[in-house]
Amino acid sequence: PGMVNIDDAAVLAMEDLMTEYLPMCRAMPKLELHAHLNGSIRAATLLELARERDEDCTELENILKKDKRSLPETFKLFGLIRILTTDHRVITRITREVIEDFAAENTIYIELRTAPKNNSAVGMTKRSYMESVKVGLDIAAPVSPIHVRLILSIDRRETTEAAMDTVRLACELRKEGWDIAGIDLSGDPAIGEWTTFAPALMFAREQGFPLALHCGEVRNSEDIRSMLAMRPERLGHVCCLDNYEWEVLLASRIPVEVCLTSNLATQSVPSIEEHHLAVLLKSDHPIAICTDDTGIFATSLSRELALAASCLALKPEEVTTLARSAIDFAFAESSVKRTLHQTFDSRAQKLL
Ligand code: 6MZ
Repeated sequence: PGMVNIDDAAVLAMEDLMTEYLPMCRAMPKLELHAHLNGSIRAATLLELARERDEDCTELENILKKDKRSLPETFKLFGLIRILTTDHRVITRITREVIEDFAAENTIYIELRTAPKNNSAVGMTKRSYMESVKVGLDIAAPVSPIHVRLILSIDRRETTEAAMDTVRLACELRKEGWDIAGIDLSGDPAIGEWTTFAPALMFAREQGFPLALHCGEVRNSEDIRSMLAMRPERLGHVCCLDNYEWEVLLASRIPVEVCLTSNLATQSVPSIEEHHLAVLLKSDHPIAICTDDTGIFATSLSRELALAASCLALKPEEVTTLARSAIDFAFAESSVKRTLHQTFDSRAQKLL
């Protein structure tokens, strides 16, 4: 009794180290390049919505309590969230809360991604879904000092035509003056064929949208190799690449969005010590530390940065460099990046 095994001891030591980095990482100006709107919903809001619907929340509470959840469990949770967040008012609310939460932890820039959804039962179209997101952004804006841009996601469950609709919507919204940063491909990696999404992704590229693709959350060589061949502007996760694919990735210099807690929770990577973050950094590969789903994985951008810092035993200046480097990989014009560098430097300066 009272004994901890080696694994637990290693985890506890990492937790201690992480806690030491946390205050600095909270105060650090940060950029979020990979966050899903519905995955970033506050756990409290999710439970409140479930109770409002008179749902039996035990299953939801149990899943939320677990610190590890497999990819299938995670996507089960996304299914539940989808049921609870189908009305426009709720989408507006969660958007406002997500922006407030990121701004409150000194995030200065976010490319928030979400998949526009049709739901005729509640009179929702992909456009009206996005409009309810926009209302949430507009409510949050005056009280949240953060530059917010949107990435529209194609869900792997969608048909080619539905995926094309999302890209067409992105074109329309951009024409109307919305700040659309790019297009993402996400969703359950066990579902969907590359050939279904490729035409919509090519179309998005023709329309001048940068692409961020979820790549290699599970082993699927056809997907992974097709994605690498397409040379998207950024890749997310890249957990399950074979040696050849690693070589191609490293040679490509495509920036990688690293989501540590998500990868560990979903067991896409066996342990933090074995996470490919260290390899990427050693190869001087471009990376950005991101959250993925703060609500689902009970994390925050500060925590992810602290976790990366403790994992790599970074010095304070190196933590600053790591946080700052995300500016280079943002889907933003050089004038925006210049402003971000200025904001970052003036705020990081105060930390010294
Ligand atoms: C793949 C993910 C994801 O779009 O409804 N999503 N897709 N891998 C992940 N890693 C765990 N985390 C989130 O946000 C929720 C949706 O984002 C995708 C899933 O399709 C999820 O349903 P939106 O706002």
